[in-house]
Amino acid sequence: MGDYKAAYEILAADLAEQGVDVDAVKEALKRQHIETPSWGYANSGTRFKAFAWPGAATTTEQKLDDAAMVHKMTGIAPSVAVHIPWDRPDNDDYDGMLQYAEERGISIGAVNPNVFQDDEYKLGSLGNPDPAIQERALDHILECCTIMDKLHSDALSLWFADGTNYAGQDNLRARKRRFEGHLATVYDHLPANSRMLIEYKFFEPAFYSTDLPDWGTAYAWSLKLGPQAQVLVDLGHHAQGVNIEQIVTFLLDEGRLGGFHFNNRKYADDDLIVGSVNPYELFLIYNELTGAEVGDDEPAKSTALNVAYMLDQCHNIEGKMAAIIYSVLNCQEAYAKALCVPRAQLADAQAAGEVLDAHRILTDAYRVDVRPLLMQVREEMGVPVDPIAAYKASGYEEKIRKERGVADASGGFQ
Ligand code: PSV
Ligand code: MN
Repeated sequence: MGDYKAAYEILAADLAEQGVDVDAVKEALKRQHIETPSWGYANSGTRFKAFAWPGAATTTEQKLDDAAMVHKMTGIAPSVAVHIPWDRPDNDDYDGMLQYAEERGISIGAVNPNVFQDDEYKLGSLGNPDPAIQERALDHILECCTIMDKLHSDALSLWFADGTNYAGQDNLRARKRRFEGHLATVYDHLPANSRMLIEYKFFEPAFYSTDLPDWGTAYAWSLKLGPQAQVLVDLGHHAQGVNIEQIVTFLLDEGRLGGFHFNNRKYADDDLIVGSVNPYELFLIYNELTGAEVGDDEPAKSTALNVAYMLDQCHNIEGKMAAIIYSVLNCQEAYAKALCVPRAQLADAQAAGEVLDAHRILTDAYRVDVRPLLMQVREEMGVPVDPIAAYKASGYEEKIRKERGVADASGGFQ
């Protein structure tokens, strides 16, 4: 890592000269919050094979231990999203689960119901043609609303595998109405001061139609439901070439951007490490968020300040812990670059119609090597300046390998 202090001083002076408030940048970076997913700590795989990773978590306690370690290394990952029933505690002891997390300095974030894994859901959950199965899915989601209360969670994160594989298989309009009716019931059961995050995905596991395929559907439903319903953007859930940052900025401006599932993909919903394939796209997304955050436009500003940033990734061939730490750091780096955009200069170039000047101002910020700044921020936060190296030196990995051994990977995320 070398001596980052000298590099930091040069960078800070350079940024200040461009009108960037370096103290404000550092404060924003210290407030950053990336939620990690409990399922990211467990073994996972593709439809072809799940390779077991020695030390991978199998119990919720182990996942919470791992999440706490990621937070200890980074300082910006203080919450963990849970998936029910994967994380259902023995005897439904949610108080014990909450206490376990709190003792380790982390909190429980979004609660994710699972209405896609049981045999009954072959033809869907809330969209299933059988009313009894719709009811079963609804009951589970309503139970998750009560679990949110117990875990002090303020977000119900909804993703549905519902859809059809063949034209004519089901009545698409009827499926839409089933969803709308049931989501309204869920909305009525949301705990006070919480929100429902509606995640869309254009295909998979259904290959002909998906009941909640795009942000337009999620947005339309959030409007019908009410202000506690917002859209969740998973970076892997769009067709190739879609301009995600434009979706982000539209939803921000309408006050309906609720959260992210960060990951990266090359082809479909690959769930690779965020920023590993296209860090520029990640920067452009953060640029829209940061622009709203530091600006004065409402509701974009308060919406941006309330976005739930979550990872949703699968580490199939690499160790999980260092990969999750690296993912958090990639989000930190993208945010730092976005905070370095000289917004007044950019606005002037845009207003003057100076196409290339505006583009260069933005891309110059992307090219800033913010690593010395991040090291300085980490030092000020009292976390390791190089979190990956610190993790490797910590002995944590050897410890979990020894204690946990090699878990059966055949159970997928569980
Ligand atoms: C499946 O595509 C998925 O990755 C969705 O993105 C959900 O958010 C996640 O699983 C957890 O249910
Ligand atoms: Mn997701």
